[in-house]
Amino acid sequence: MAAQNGEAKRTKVAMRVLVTGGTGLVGQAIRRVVEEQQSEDEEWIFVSSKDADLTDTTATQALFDKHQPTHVIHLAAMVGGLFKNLKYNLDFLRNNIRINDNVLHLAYENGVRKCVSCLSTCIFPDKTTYPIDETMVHNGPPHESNFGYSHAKRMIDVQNRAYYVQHGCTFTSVIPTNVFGPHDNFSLEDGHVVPGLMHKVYMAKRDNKPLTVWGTGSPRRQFIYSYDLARLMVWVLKDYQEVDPIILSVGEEDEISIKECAELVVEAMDFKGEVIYDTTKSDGQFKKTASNAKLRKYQPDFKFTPIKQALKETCDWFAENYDIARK
Ligand code: NAP
Ligand code: GFB
Repeated sequence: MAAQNGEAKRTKVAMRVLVTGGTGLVGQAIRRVVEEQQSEDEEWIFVSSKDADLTDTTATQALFDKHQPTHVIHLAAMVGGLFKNLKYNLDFLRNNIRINDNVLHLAYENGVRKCVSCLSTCIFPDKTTYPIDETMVHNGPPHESNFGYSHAKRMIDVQNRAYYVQHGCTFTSVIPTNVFGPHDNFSLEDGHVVPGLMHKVYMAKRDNKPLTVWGTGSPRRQFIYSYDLARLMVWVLKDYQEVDPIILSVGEEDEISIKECAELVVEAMDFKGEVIYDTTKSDGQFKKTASNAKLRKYQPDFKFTPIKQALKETCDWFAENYDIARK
């Protein structure tokens, strides 16, 4: 069961899971899955930077001392969409390298039995063949828009292999594609495209203004609902035994253009106004089409939430929680 606000009761359990970055988009979805599954003999602790600034080694050690986790799902990171990455590549690089080194090394020093970290499909080589798969992470430079974040994330895979060969640690990683869902960051400048469009449609309806989509709308993306990613990450924690990463994404056939994504958000929010495209804004990476064949080998029957239902649930959450949503 989930412990409240990160306060762990030191009860004897088979698995005490520390979820770093536990208050964000993915962390909140994992909390929902854990509460639905009601698994006995498990304790889940969801923490944020208020519990410990993970760029600080001493604070990170104190967090591990306090909770003594047996397992870690490591989500904490400096995260953002294309436009935040374009502005802060150095900060993304430094902050995430520091967070990742602290969490992984203290997980090792505190005897954590398994640690699952997060990469991203945006870290793959920009010049590549398609579909991209897990073997291609280090095959060339990433897209220049987010090279800082990408290199920090790629190092997690290198760190995981180093902890395995030197210490036999089962530290692994997942590679999610673009995620969206409740509790996302709806900031227009710093967030990702789906929450950004939802926020813009909300304001366009309120102010009777057109919706402005940034870029040409032609880049292509695969989107995974945070609830689906969370269900898969709990499975990875419990049953996936490889150190090598695994892509967690909808199939190549579910890839859509940004224009189609905007049209789906317009439909989900019943927006009737004008839609315009501001082509002075960057398109970023044209595509990063990833294969989920490895996932399908393990989980042939996994059912993703249909995107229209996932978008509707997210839009409804945003409208109901507008005052408290990150924006
Ligand atoms: P998010 O909503 O921005 O949440 C980030 C979490 O990390 C928050 O709980 C935040 O806590 C915590 N955090 C940030 N800096 C921290 C620090 N210095 N010390 C301690 N905690 C810190 O991010 P998300 O979308 O859930 O992403 C979760 C993971 O998935 C990340 O590793 C990200 O790289 C990966 N991922 C995300 C996407 C996507 O589309 N969203 C795609 C692929 C991979 P505070 O709120 O207190 O700062
Ligand atoms: O989700 P996003 O910001 O990041 O999507 P990426 C950017 C694409 O959506 C570009 C278009 O083609 C934008 O021109 N777009 C249209 C918008 N309207 C908007 C809007 O209102 N907001 C935003 N943000 N974009 C990120 C990486 O790449 O993918 C991160 O930079 C991260 O590191 C994330 O890994 C998953 O998908 O381009």
